[in-house]
Amino acid sequence: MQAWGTVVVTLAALMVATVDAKIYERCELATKLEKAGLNGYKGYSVGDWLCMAHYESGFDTSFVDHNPDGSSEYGIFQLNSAWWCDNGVTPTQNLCHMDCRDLLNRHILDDILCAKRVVSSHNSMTAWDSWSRHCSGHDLSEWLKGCDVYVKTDPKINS
Ligand SMILES: [Ca+2]
Repeated sequence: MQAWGTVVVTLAALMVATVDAKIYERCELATKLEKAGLNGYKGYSVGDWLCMAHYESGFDTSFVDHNPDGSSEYGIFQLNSAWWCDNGVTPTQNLCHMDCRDLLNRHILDDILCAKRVVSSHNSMTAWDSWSRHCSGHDLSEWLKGCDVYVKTDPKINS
């Protein structure tokens, strides 16, 4: 009986630790990004964000990557623990004033606000290597295909 109790408690703990993460579906993420005001923010489209997030995390909010310099990157936008958040390990500027763990859950509004800071401080999306490599200068309309997202650059909208 006690062993069974331990199993139940362990399972419950595992669920609490994992249940809050999410792998976003492309169009669902597109809608969230648009609602958070990223379409056109600093001149970038939702397509830029989808492309970047795909190559950074595969839309998986629980994704963590570790860098050779000892810092780590968190969440759907892979924000770095030396600059943007505090993971309790890396010496950090913590410019977004947040715990890195908050970048791993399904609630991405705080992630988006932090990502806006990243873009503002660099005045571009070049902070993300994968954006420079895979997205910059590419036709990104494919990323929004089939999604119900208003595309600002579509000339038909104003005609
Ligand atoms: Ca979050």
